[in-house]
Amino acid sequence: MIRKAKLIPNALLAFIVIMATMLLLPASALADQDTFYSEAGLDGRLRYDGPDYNSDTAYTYCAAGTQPKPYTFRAYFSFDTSSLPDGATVTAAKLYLKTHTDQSIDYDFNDEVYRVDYGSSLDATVTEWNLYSSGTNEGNILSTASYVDETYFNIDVTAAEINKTGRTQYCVKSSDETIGGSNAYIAWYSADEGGTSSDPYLVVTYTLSSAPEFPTTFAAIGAIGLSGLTYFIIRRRTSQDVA
Ligand SMILES: [Ca+2]
Ligand SMILES: [Ca+2]
Repeated sequence: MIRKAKLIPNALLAFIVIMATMLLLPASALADQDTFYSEAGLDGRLRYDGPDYNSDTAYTYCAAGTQPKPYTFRAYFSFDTSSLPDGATVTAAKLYLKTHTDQSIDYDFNDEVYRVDYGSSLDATVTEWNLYSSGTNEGNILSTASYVDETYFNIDVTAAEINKTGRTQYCVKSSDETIGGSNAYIAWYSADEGGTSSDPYLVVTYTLSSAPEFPTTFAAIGAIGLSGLTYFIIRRRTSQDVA
């Protein structure tokens, strides 16, 4: 009878100890990684025709570089990254673009990547043509001297620039748009090429805190009463828990 009288206080004590332990546990991070393919309806190219601009988002290729003057191409890519958890901390991101053809035989230049925002349409305006100038320069994804056909090139892009609530977009342009004597551009695949074997894509690595978050973590705790004893089932949060 004495032993039975102790059961409930012991169970309560266990509960208190477990709760206190969870509160004292240091926050740890769960790593996760998502891949986003470029949006076919939004990726494409702008072409400067001097003095006009035109937009093509249905073409299979996104060109960056120059043709005989005044024609110049800039390529645009769009990734809907809004499904990333709002609470995620993006730790790394890498942009992958696949080459199609090299139209730079007589010239060498770099194709530069800029983080830009052109919204829900790629518009043939001087504003969207020049977005790169106020965007984040992510560096060179390709030097034409080391060009290879039908090959994915990649570049580390700024993790803090990944948009967790909307689109993450990029502009690719030639480092030398003054050439213009003959063709001097790279044709990159767009998402309009069938399937995903050549599509542009963005790989985002992020962490989610697994620290106990009361009261939400409390909701994940189930209690089962059994013969006067109480067992607590406790699990850590996983990456699947956070919407
Ligand atoms: Ca497209
Ligand atoms: Ca736009």
